[in-house]
Amino acid sequence: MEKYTTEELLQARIPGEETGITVKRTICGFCGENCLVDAYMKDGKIIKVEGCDSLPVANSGKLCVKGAALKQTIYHPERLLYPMKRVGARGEGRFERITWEEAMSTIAQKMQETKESHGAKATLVYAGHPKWFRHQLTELCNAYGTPNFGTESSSCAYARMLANETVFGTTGRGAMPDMANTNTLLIWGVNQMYSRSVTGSKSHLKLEEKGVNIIVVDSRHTPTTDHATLHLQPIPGTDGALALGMAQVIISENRHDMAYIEKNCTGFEAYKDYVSGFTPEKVEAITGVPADLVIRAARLLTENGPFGLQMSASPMVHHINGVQNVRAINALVLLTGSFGVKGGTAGPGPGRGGFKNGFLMNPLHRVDADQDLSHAEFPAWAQLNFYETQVTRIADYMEGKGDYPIHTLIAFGMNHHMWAQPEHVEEAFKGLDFFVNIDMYKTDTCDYADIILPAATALEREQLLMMGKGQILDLQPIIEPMGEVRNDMEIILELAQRLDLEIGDPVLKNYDDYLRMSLMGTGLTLEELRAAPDGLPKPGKLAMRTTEQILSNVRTPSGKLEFVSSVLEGCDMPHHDSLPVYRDFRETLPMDEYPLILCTGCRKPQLFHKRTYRMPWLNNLEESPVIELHPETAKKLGIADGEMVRVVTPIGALEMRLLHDTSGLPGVVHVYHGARDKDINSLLDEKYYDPISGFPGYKSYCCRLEKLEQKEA
Ligand SMILES: Nc1nc2c(c(=O)[nH]1)N[C@H]1C(S)=C(S)[C@@H](COP(=O)(O)OP(=O)(O)OC[C@H]3O[C@@H](n4cnc5c(=O)[nH]c(N)nc54)[C@H](O)[C@@H]3O)O[C@H]1N2
Ligand SMILES: Nc1nc2c(c(=O)[nH]1)N[C@H]1C(S)=C(S)[C@@H](COP(=O)(O)OP(=O)(O)OC[C@H]3O[C@@H](n4cnc5c(=O)[nH]c(N)nc54)[C@H](O)[C@@H]3O)O[C@H]1N2
Ligand code: SF4
Ligand SMILES: [Mo]
Repeated sequence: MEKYTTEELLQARIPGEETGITVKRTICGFCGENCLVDAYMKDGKIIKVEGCDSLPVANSGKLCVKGAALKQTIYHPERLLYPMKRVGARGEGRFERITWEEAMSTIAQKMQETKESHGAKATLVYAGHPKWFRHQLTELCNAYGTPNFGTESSSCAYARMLANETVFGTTGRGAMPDMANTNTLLIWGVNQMYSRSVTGSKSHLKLEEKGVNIIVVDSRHTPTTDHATLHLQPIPGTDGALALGMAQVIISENRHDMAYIEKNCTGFEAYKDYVSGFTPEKVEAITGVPADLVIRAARLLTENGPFGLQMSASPMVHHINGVQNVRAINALVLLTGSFGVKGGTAGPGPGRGGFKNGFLMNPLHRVDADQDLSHAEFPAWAQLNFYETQVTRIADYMEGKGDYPIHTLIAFGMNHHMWAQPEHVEEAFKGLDFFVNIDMYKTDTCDYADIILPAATALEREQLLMMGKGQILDLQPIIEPMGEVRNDMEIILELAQRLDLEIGDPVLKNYDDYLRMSLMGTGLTLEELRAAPDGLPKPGKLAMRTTEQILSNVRTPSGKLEFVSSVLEGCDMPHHDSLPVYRDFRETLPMDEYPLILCTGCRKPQLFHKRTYRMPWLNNLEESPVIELHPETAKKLGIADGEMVRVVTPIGALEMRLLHDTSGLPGVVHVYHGARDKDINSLLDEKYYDPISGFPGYKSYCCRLEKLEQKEA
């Protein structure tokens, strides 16, 4: 056999004694998918990564493009490596290094002072993207005494969960499609090919191969719609009308499951009366979906039912009528007898495994929750998403425009560009008494903080992973923590100690205590797992749930699946209709002056909110942000492919390149969010949000396009 030189082996990154290259297992912590990674290491540094295929994990040997860029993510020059304190003005970004001792004693002292001068609720605690420590952060808030704990979920997932609770009496996680058994899958506003490109696309293609009927309702053409039996393409934000129209067809063709409805549901007669007005022709006029396709979808949905509903965490609720739209879609599940049954939605089978006090495993009630800043404005949220405050109005709260002002902000991974009108948040930061932000990078949110703390990445801390097939894996850090980074949990635990507070049950003193607590109930110990590099099977089986158990334990106030929501009926607030009433967002907007619909932030495989703009390997793959517009509309406006134009909304204007793109419908402008210097959220109205959930209308606002004078070539 041909012998390779060491240099060649090194170049090809071949592990072995000769090259000194080893392979270590870790998690790509970039998004929530927790893909398992084989990291090729030399001299303590990562030299390349691959998806791990030696263990039964969902990513089975694959990584998405962001995971493939992990090396650049970890060794990025903007990594925050030391605690720092601000020495310039807020927003200027001038900081100097301090010790952890100085940082933590100052933070504890400021939190104590705030509590003494203004009461604990004048401190707002916030978590951005990271989720794994949210339970313990809530415990810290409870021990300290503030109900004002909010997260990025004020714009993601929780509005859908709220909608699910009102209809199914269960959370979003409890209403997943029964993928293994379904014959008909209704995918509404999800594009896993981009948003969960490693795991989601694989499971989708498997279903297609099995011959499952896949109906995709998506305002755009995507790889998911390419692999669908039927694609419906409504105008963004009109989905409620489409769902009501499908219901109208199902009922008028007697395709509904009356026996199931009578046994398990309430409010059917009122719902039936309401949907009767949504004829396919009317629905076509509202949504743009041809009447015959509305009928075809209703038939396909009921021909080989029950159906599994796959519903997105965010785009369906990124509208000012989002909760009611999702409720209208959920009602189809009831109508067809698809909830809690095999092959349907939330089908029978084993419960969900997880670690003790992990994210949303057993959501905590907050102390004095009825005194948090959002409960009066969002009563349904207060009742159903009791574990968090809705912080869509964070800027107002910091400026004292809520019931009382926020003086101190303690944030774990805050990205204020996620909200509409981030400039208002920046102004509000300036009035705070004290602000801490904890992040892996020195972000421009950090620039407004008084103290910034460096967070460890997933590769720099020990962690536990629940693999498929009930195996648990303990992963050790694969690199020495860079600089002086610490993991978020260590920071929470130290804060608790410095404030003389106890958190956890049993009380947690250090990170090992946290890991041990997480394993309680799994039948495994940390020592056993540390000694088993390939993980160990979790002893025992998960409890099985039958259809009867599911349907006799519905947690709505009536104990039944509700077409008419008793929770919303009890909320004395505008638009909190107990029926899934369709209201057209266009009626609230100045469409005469801004005739195009502005839809922002539909996912791209290589981009992730604001974070990826700093990674050249990802950001340089294609120009972003750009205005994507259907050529039909572009031609009407006289705008050529690649021309620079001004996008104008009632809030402001930005100049960007326009690309002709047939993904979306004519009349709809799409722009990706989070760009460093052209943030589309600056053009969205912070007061334009769903009155039930507080979720911003990111995906159905209005704009116009103005041609710019083109420079001579
Ligand atoms: N226009 C528009 N706006 C949107 C959306 C849209 O579609 N369109 N989508 C909305 C949705 S669905 C969401 S979820 C939000 C996302 O908004 P965010 O969750 O705020 O966004 P990210 O950039 O993912 O993460 C925020 C910060 O957390 C840091 N971080 C990541 N991991 C950790 C960690 O383990 N510890 C600590 N301390 N910090 C960490 C990151 O470096 C980053 O700076 O944006 C919302 N905003
Ligand atoms: N690469 C990448 N992956 C991500 C993220 C990321 O930023 N980048 N973010 C993560 C987060 S925070 C989230 S919440 C998830 C979101 O994951 P997905 O729910 O898959 O997110 P989107 O791509 O925003 O939207 C899915 C589809 O909904 C369609 N859509 C938009 N508005 C409407 C509408 O009004 N009606 C209908 N019927 N369809 C509509 C879009 O065209 C899009 O194809 O992705 C997660 N995964
Ligand atoms: S999907 Fe991509 S970004 Fe998310 S964990 Fe997997 S490799 Fe990382
Ligand atoms: Mo999200």
